[in-house]
Amino acid sequence: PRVVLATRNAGKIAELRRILADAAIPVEIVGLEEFPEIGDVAETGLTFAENALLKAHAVARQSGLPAIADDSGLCVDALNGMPGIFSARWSGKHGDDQANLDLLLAQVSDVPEGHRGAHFACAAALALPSGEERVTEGALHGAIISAPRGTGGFGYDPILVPDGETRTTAELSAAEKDAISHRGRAFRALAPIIAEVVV
Ligand code: ITT
Repeated sequence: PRVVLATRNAGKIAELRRILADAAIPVEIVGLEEFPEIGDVAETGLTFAENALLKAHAVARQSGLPAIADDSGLCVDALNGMPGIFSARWSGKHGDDQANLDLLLAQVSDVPEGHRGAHFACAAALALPSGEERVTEGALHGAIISAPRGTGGFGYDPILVPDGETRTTAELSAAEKDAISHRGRAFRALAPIIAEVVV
């Protein structure tokens, strides 16, 4: 059976293809490029889970196939959990990872060591054309550093050091990031559900 990966974020696509391949579920993952008629979905939810479900349902309805979506972001303690669900558009320019990271660094510049806790969060949603739905979630806790390091990953990876690590998530190998990441955790939990529900 075929399942549509309902995201246009290149960083996510690379990670999700790896994570789902490792999970070895018996489905074929197809990209949104096979459905050029499907437009962007307004992310009007108030939580990662709501937004992931909005995206998965829209693509399942329009493609007629089961769809999986990822809604994710960086939640910074000193900013009361922001940027959170607004992570992709924090600077006002949707998907401009550099502008978003630069603004966030400026906002935490006077937050002292020891008060820089933050976590990445991910909601993984599966929706069927029938309307059936499932969601799983994952998190990766750490601290924000003041000068970006590393070239791996995407988004805010160069400024988050996971608890128990000295490297940022942009300095980890792909396999190391997948093993502990919010996305790895959420989609490894969703994988057996995909295998069970999609037949
Ligand atoms: P789709 O809706 O098409 O999936 P998007 O980029 O709009 O793409 P989100 O609204 O879920 O997706 O935004 C996620 C943002 O959170 C992303 O742009 C990154 O800035 C950040 N983010 C999510 N996961 C991350 C990770 O693993 N490492 C670094 N930053 C991450």
